[in-house]
Amino acid sequence: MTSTPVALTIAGSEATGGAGAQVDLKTFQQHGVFGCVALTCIVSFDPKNDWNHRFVPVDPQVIADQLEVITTAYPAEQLDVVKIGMLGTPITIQTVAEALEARSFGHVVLDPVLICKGQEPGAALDTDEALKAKVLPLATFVTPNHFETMSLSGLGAIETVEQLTEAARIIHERSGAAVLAKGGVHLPGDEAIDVYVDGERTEVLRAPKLGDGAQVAGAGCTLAAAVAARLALGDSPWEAAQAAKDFVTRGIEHRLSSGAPFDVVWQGA
Ligand code: PXL
Repeated sequence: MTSTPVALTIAGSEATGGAGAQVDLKTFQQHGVFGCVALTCIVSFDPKNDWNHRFVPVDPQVIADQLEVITTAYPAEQLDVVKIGMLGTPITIQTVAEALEARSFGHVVLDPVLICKGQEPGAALDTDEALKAKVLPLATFVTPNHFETMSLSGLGAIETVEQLTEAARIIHERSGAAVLAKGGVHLPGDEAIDVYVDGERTEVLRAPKLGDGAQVAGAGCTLAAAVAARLALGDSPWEAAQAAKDFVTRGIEHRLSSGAPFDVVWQGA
């Protein structure tokens, strides 16, 4: 018998293993956290069409079935941390929101994946609005990237640490969640800057920009999954944010190249 912590990810599959549920499970495992998955969609990039997303949603009843069996197998005392990744459609968002309301989790880590290439713009807009209305209020920890930070805060441009901090504060005030807003490579200078805001502290996290301009996929999924894993291990949200930033920085340093036009994070580093 073991008292290994358990964490759940509600996420999509990205077949090549660079993003989504595959990244979440690898990250959980690397932290010594037992992972389970409720799969929301299947993404297959299309190498014949500029590596755009081919996106297939999982039937809402099948998502509900997965969440039913997971929460029955692991009661609240055992499974207290859920990470939410790509949901992809309004009906999926509705299904997941209902499950989160039916059974409370101590920590709900939301990676607010807003746009998915290959989806109809109209459908994506519905999805963004549903995510903001139904899932964001249930989150205890949110990890928006640069674009998502603009969208969730309503700020039109984020080009400085001060603007990133202001946006993170707005998102914190709207959601009540701890916010780790990621500047990534989008702020000028040679550092990848993230801002952490909760009710008590505002902190700036810095790491050197890595990758020589190469695109690295999966960093957002890895970061949010590492936050979830550290919370499952008993860290405070601020401790989890710092440890997750270190974990993803190491994973980017040891990134993997492939025939795809982007590198991916190596969680095993
Ligand atoms: O990185 C965002 C993301 C999350 N989840 C899945 C994805 C992607 C990006 O491709 O495919 C399943």
